[in-house]
Amino acid sequence: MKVKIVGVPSYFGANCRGVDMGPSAIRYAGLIKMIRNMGIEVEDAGDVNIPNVESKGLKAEGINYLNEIVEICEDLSNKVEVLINDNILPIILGGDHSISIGSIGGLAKVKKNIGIIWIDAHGDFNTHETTCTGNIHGMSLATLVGRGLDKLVQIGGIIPKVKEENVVLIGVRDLDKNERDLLQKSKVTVFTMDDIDRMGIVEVMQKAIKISSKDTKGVHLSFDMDVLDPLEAPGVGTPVKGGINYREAHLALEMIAEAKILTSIDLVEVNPILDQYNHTAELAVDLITSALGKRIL
Ligand code: DIR
Ligand code: MN
Ligand code: MN
Ligand code: MN
Repeated sequence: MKVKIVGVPSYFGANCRGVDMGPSAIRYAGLIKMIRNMGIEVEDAGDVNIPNVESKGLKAEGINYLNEIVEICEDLSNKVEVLINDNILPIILGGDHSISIGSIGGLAKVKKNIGIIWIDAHGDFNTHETTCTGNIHGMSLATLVGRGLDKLVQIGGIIPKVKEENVVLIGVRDLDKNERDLLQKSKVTVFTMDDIDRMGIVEVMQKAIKISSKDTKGVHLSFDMDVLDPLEAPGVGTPVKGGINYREAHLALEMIAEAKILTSIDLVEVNPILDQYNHTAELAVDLITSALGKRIL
């Protein structure tokens, strides 16, 4: 296995500063060294270029920073396409969750038939018609299954990037009303916090791995750090109480590593401004190593 790190220091999809410092914080927490210590070949491919439009508060078609995000995600999808073609496992560091449209866009160009495990406190299943905020990080999963604005859905050229039957959402506890209706009518499999409490994380992950990898050529892990309980991971863009704990998160990612289905990973929404001593970024590094197969013995 060969790994490359790509940073995407964008806050446009959250329309709020802070998560743009995520890649820097995660690198500072020692990501490269920790992966190298596992005996895995790893290289830092640097950051995707982010347009500097800070003071303009740009909107297009009622959506915050639509054109900027399209530009960033097209660029990212081209970079990820090259890495996947070279048999490299990309780890994309956000940034807000809109960047997954680009990373999975790149993956879909090469693999055609993929699955997604989306671990998040939120559904990210809004469209331009259901959104209350106009923020694209709340629309990224809907976009990937082909729902919403043409301009977003068309990124990377493959529409949809993934079949809903192969998408699993885990850890959800905060949905907007119309987003919830849309999600319930879709074929996406949702394991809420309630499901995790009742079934346990092991059974949830066994099912998630099965569903996401069924008849696919690989699975993308999209990990939003806000899935963790804010008591353990305070440094995230939009904290929601009642999340999974450190051990559940580790176990979930260890099970994904064991299943040997991963083609690519993104880890998003780390906000160092709200963090305590870079603790959340350090947690992110830990969790990435678990997803890459780190074990105690
Ligand atoms: C809210 C918040 N549902 C929205 N979403 C996210 O803006 O659509 N926060 N993803 O992290
Ligand atoms: Mn998210
Ligand atoms: Mn979230
Ligand atoms: Mn562990």
